[in-house]
Amino acid sequence: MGNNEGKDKGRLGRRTFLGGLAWGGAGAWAQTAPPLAERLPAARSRSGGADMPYGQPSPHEAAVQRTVSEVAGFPVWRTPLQHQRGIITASGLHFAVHHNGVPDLSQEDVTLRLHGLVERPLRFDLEHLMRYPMVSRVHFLECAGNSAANALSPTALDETLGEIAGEVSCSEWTGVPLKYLLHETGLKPGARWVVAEGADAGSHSRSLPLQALLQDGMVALFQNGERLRPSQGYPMRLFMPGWEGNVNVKWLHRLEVTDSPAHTKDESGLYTQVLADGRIERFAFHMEVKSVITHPSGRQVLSGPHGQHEIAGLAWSGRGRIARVDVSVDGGRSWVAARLHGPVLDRAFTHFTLPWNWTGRKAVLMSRATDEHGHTQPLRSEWKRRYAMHSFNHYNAVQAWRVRADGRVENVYA
Ligand SMILES: Nc1nc2c(c(=O)[nH]1)N[C@H]1C(S)=C(S)[C@@H](COP(=O)(O)O)O[C@H]1N2
Ligand SMILES: [Mo]
Repeated sequence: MGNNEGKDKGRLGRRTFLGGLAWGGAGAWAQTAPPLAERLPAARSRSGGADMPYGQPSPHEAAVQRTVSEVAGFPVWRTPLQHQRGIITASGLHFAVHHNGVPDLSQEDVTLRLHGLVERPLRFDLEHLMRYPMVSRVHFLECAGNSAANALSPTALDETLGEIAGEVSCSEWTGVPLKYLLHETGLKPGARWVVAEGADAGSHSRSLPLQALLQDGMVALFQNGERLRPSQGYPMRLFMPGWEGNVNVKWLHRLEVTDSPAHTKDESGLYTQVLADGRIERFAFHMEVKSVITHPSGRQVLSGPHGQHEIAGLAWSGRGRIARVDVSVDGGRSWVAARLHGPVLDRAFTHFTLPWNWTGRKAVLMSRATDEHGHTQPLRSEWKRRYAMHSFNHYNAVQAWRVRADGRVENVYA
């Protein structure tokens, strides 16, 4: 991308904010791209590049890995969002939270039982489910506890974006709308809630309001065009777009229609919100509007000494589409609208960018997303005021990165 001159003239209006240089101006790029030699070296090819029946990432990208840590006794695998460009998370990099391990299940091992306040209790096996009409939707999935360390730690931890906020990913999910199955069993009067249960050792289970499930619920069978990965719930999971990760029951094997919520261990313990005045928010299903700058982000080092960079990031909301993302490079004193790249999908990652001329001085980068319903991210101080000291679920405050004069990027509270 050596010489882009003239292509992005529309952004000249932002020149003051961005520090003087027009994006794509030859001067901006001269610092990064070395001049081309007169004679091009012969293309290097090495024989023996092994290919495999199921392709793998380049061995030269081996550093792109999920990171794992133990949270409250169970492992949490986080997506390295700082390596993601575009809105789809590679399936092998999808974050994962298992409270009781990943059960080794074949598709014959699992059937979906639908019972309770229904006219005809039914058992669906995979062979039958595969014959139903399916829909495909691109949606993010985020753990309620994502970014918990930023909510709880008194000082900002010097970690990568993935380590800080990698309990969110975005995939294309394909499966059978739950309404087809519920209409087939028929619903009895008084049916209001559904308790969804997984086939893992701890029988993970959550109660969900029936109306919402009829509208949006899906029995997901495919992820990014292939069958679900074991860690995403193979052979099937419940998927509720925009709702906290925990209700998206993996290894789904039972749906019980009831008149009231069951208050299972999985919805009354870790997954409640404690407000500042001590009251508890039950059933905070929706994930809130949120965004992160992926480039530059925690522990990256800007190639310098200064010059043109592209600030890039991801924004999402559990309530709808992203309407705008504002970016600040001066710690929140001034903001400018970033460019949203299509497709801007409902309850999905949206990719945003903004050209930035780094002067080589200290800077604090922040992004603040607003969704189509007008919900905007709070600052950390605002979020902390709303919730109790020890509250950490649904943390969606603005993420700030300090760029030091030497180009090192670190997590800060601003
Ligand atoms: N059966 C079962 N479903 C589960 C869980 C689990 O431990 N068991 N973890 C939940 C939690 S806390 C989250 S955040 C999401 C994570 O989905 P993923 O692992 O596909 O990213 O799955 C949810 N569904
Ligand atoms: Mo979670």
